[in-house]
Amino acid sequence: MLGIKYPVFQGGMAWVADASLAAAVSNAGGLGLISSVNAGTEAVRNEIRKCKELTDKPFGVNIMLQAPNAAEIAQMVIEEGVKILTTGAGSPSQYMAAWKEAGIKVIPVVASVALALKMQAAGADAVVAEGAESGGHVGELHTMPLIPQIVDALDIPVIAAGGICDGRGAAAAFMLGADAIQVGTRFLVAEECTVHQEYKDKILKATDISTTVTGKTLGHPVRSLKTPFSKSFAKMEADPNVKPEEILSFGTGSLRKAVKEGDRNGSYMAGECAGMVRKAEPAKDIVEDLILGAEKVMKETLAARLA
Ligand code: TUI
Repeated sequence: MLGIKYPVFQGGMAWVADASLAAAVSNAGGLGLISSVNAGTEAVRNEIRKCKELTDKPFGVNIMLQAPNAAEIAQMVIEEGVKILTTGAGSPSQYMAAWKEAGIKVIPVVASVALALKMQAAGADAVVAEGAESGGHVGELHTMPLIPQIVDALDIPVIAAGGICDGRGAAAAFMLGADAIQVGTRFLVAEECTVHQEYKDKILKATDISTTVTGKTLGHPVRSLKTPFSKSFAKMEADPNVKPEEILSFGTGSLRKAVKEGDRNGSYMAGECAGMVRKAEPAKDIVEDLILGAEKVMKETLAARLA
């Protein structure tokens, strides 16, 4: 459907997923994605144009629907001839007709069966089903029960996301019925990923219990690394004297600060598998390890368990 060699999507991480990372993943045979969350609509347009120069392989754009410029981005991607879109943090129903008209493959990220069904009815070509192990904005269900329930409910392809970081996770996702996988956290340390070195170091140092979810009281739960920032955020949420608007303004700009400046007061969004990310390497090695690792573990497990 997408013209890619391997069923591996790179997560469209806000502020992180630029032309450099997306082109490297696409050149490796996966699907690179550029995030719409950047320094404005024209900055994203530039990344799309750069990506076209860096790769002749298919790539896409992820549209963060809660961003104030979402409608502008929705139009801009049509102008730039983008062929594949994923969307996150909301329902893209209002844009679907225009995108389909432009011949775009539309792949909403969903976190529940209800939204997945709604997206299929609205004409989605596939969905990314994202479990709460993911970094960034998360839903409630986790990957293990989410994927099979969405696979059973839908007729269109399902891409599994959330907690997938190596060949074992990829194999597990395929066993749950997923047609492809999406990986974010592991690509944070890819050589072609342009995040601040401090962000990469924090991922490389993370353990199994390094992430936490804040923002539930605001209706916008976000998974990130435990840092002084996440602790202050949680404290504000627990304090009945702090207004939601104050917490929101405390969080504003915090992801950009982490990604661009490695600021200690930044928000280091990351998935639960950060503790499994142990080395920086080219995006190509990550894509190949996911696929070859899945193949190896599936073969070996079958042989061992059925012996
Ligand atoms: O969108 C994401 N992950 C994100 S977006 C993001 S940007 C950000 N920047 C600053 C602060 C906070 C966030 C960081 N990470 N993933 C896709 C995703 N979408 N996961 C879950 C959902 C989702 C959840 C509820 C989609 C739809 C939904 O409800 C839709 C509705 O309105 O019915």
